Amino acid sequence: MAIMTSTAPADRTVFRTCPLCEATCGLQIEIKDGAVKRIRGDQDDVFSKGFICPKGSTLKQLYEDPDRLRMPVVRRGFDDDGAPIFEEVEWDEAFAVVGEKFAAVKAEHGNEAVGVYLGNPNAHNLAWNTHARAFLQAIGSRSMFSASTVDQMPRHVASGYLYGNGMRMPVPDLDRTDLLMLLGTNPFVSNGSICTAPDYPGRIQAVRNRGGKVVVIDPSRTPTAEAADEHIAIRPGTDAVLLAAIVHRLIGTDQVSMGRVAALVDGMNELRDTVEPFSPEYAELVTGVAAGTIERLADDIATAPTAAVHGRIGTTTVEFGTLTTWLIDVIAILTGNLDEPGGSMFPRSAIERVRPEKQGRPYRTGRWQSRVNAHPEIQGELPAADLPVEILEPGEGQLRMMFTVAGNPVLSCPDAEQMNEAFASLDAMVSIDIYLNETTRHADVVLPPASALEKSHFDIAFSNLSVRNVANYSAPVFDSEQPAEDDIIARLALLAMGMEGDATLVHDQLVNQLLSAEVGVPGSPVEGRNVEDLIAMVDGDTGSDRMLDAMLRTGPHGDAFGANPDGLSLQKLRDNPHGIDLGALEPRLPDALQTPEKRIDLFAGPLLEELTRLEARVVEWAGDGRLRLIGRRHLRSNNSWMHNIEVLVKGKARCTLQINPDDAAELGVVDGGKASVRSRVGEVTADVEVTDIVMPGVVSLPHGWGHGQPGARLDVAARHAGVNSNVLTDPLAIDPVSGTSVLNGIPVEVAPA
Ligand SMILES: Nc1nc2c(c(=O)[nH]1)N[C@H]1C(S)=C(S)[C@@H](COP(=O)(O)OP(=O)(O)OC[C@H]3O[C@@H](n4cnc5c(=O)[nH]c(N)nc54)[C@H](O)[C@@H]3O)O[C@H]1N2
Ligand SMILES: Nc1nc2c(c(=O)[nH]1)N[C@H]1C(S)=C(S)[C@@H](COP(=O)(O)OP(=O)(O)OC[C@H]3O[C@@H](n4cnc5c(=O)[nH]c(N)nc54)[C@H](O)[C@@H]3O)O[C@H]1N2
Ligand code: SF4
Ligand SMILES: [Mo]
Repeated sequence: MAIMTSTAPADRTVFRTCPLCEATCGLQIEIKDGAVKRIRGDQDDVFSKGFICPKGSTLKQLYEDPDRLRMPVVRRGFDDDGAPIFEEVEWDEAFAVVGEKFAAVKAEHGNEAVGVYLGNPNAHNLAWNTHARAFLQAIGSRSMFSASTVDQMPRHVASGYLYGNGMRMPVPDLDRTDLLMLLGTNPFVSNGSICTAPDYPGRIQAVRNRGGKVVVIDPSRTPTAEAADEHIAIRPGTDAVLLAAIVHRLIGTDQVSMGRVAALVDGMNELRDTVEPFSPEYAELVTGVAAGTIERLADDIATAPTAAVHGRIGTTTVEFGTLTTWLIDVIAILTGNLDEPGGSMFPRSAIERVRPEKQGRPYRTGRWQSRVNAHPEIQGELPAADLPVEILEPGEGQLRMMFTVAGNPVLSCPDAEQMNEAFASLDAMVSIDIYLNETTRHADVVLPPASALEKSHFDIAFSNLSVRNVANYSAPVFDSEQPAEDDIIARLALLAMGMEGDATLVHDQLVNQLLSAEVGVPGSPVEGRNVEDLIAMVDGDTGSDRMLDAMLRTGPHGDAFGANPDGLSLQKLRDNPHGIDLGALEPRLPDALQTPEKRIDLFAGPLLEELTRLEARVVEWAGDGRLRLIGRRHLRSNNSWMHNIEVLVKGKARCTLQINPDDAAELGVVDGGKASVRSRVGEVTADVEVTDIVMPGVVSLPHGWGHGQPGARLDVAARHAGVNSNVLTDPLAIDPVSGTSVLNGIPVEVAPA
């Protein structure tokens, strides 16, 4: 296994990209006597220009955290209280135990008894992005689950139907738009999502400074809403109705002006007919937003020189998440804002494959189904909400072994209590994680990769979602005794295939596969070249670095292995530690379309039926008088996992139930007191914060808390435990089109406790 040796001086300054969230800020790291002295924003970073948030500087604390695992651990039984007892072992021994467990489960129950859950940090991890395929193919399971189905899957599905590629996602052109309309996203806290934009707050301020307008639609008056020109409070879960009414208004007042994309779009007549019932007056009854306001929003979007509408968690983790996402794009299309500067545009990553004449195929989901709930496969995955029953429900195909990678579903996914029970019941479990958390404490073996400062970095995923095209590589800051994920994944892949050999076998094979494909593709920058020659030129010390080099050099800006000498390569990025700016986003249609005829069918897939289903559901929701639970994030937190860093969790407790003063008075709950919150599936007792930040009828509780469970090794987090909001979320409540959980707008009862 490759352990890097370097002769780096004990005192130095290095630059790297923060891997913690989607903003990809540049960090300037001062090393003194071989330790991190200080982390600041890199003023010279081509994209972030010095901006960081309070989490960025805590890569030091993360690296130094005594609770972070330095060696693999294997479970050796349970203590008298039922808490697991873990023993540190050498890497070879840990892999041997994994091999035994895996072989035993496969022999007894077959491949389909093995499942995988992938957590959010994988998206921020170079090694996972380059090597996931090797691992997943070797495991060969259809039981793939990930945080995508508690997050952004509706965005993939809407893109799949509209553009023929689930990974082709438009982002708001923040830096050039005249009107920015944000729904269900709070970038002043989250720093943005499906919109990679370091210093999002500054970019929002810049929209206003240049005379543009910012509108925030959110049941909560968030810091982003406070900083906007206008905040519109909306009833949770109803954005699809609001957006349909905007479309209704645009069509009804002849304000449709599609511009360049008009020639590509089918389905306008059906659209006109299906939005007919969604008048602004009707939408007012459902959403709580005045009809006049909805009409004005539509008129503003239509008349602004450019407009960008963007929705995130509050629009995707709802029952009509895919429909909502699709309507956002429909509005961009109708107003001539799709694929135009200042509107919603398609980034072009430096590692995108160059495929000029790509033939499209109809987008498909449901190639297989979840066993118990019969939910369709989406993008190769099953809903995370189905995981507990897939493990607990006996029968043919029952999951008996799980791999979890950089995830914490026991805190992050619906029906947390059942999730916890499910993981505890497995025959075998292997986790790749830097901590023993609420989930990995159930594992037989935990394999801890090197920490963020000990591995190289390039944001493969987020360069596809970025408001500017940028390329930035970070070398490891420190050597590590621990392998990075690429080596761990490669070892696991070999184990799963029952093969001998070391990790380089897998690394080499991946590079070989990539380049062999490239030389055979018409229009590729290396079309027709000799593969062996190219492989001999590939640069990089690690498996994932070598993959990155091969991808960069065959990408749209690549050096094509010498054919384009000024182009990108790993070495070129090493030489530019503050990143390389590849410019503002450029129009990409119709080339970027991968639909069969390179057209945009407004009604591909089940979207028409969804609009009809929405009408029926709205009647059921109306007037049930129940409170609706929504979530929220905090700047000093990151889902469930930065809570072991003292500087981030100290101070006022963050895990409070926010409730509007009117509701609090009616229910008799008081600020600083405790309330019980009950849903169909569970109950928690939370600290109450009475505040008019949340609109009447809505309560808010952050996710990712509920620490202090036996066997977890998170000392600091245990002292700031909080309660787990996902005890309340319902595994049966999903957006049926994308399999994504409803995490916002959950009907609950609140009472003094
Ligand atoms: N109610 C409610 N629930 C939600 C949400 C919500 O808004 N409301 N949001 C959802 C969203 S958007 C998401 S993305 C999910 C997140 O859900 P998950 O991805 O399941 O959970 P995380 O909290 O991100 O846990 C990440 C784990 O990765 C580990 N880790 C960190 N860095 C590394 C690394 O470099 N390598 C490895 N191998 N492990 C690492 C951490 O120790 C941690 O245990 O939660 C979802 N859950
Ligand atoms: N500090 C911090 N940053 C993070 C994370 C974190 O945990 N902490 N997590 C990261 C991850 S994995 C992700 S996916 C992103 C998410 O990034 P964002 O989507 O910006 O995340 P949130 O802050 O949860 O914002 C969701 C907003 O939706 C609102 N909302 C709830 N229900 C509805 C609704 O029905 N309609 C509308 N219009 N609004 C609604 C909520 O009040 C909330 O303000 O953040 C990333 N960045
Ligand atoms: S905003 Fe995100 S990328 Fe930037 S420093 Fe904070 S956590 Fe890191
Ligand atoms: Mo997420």
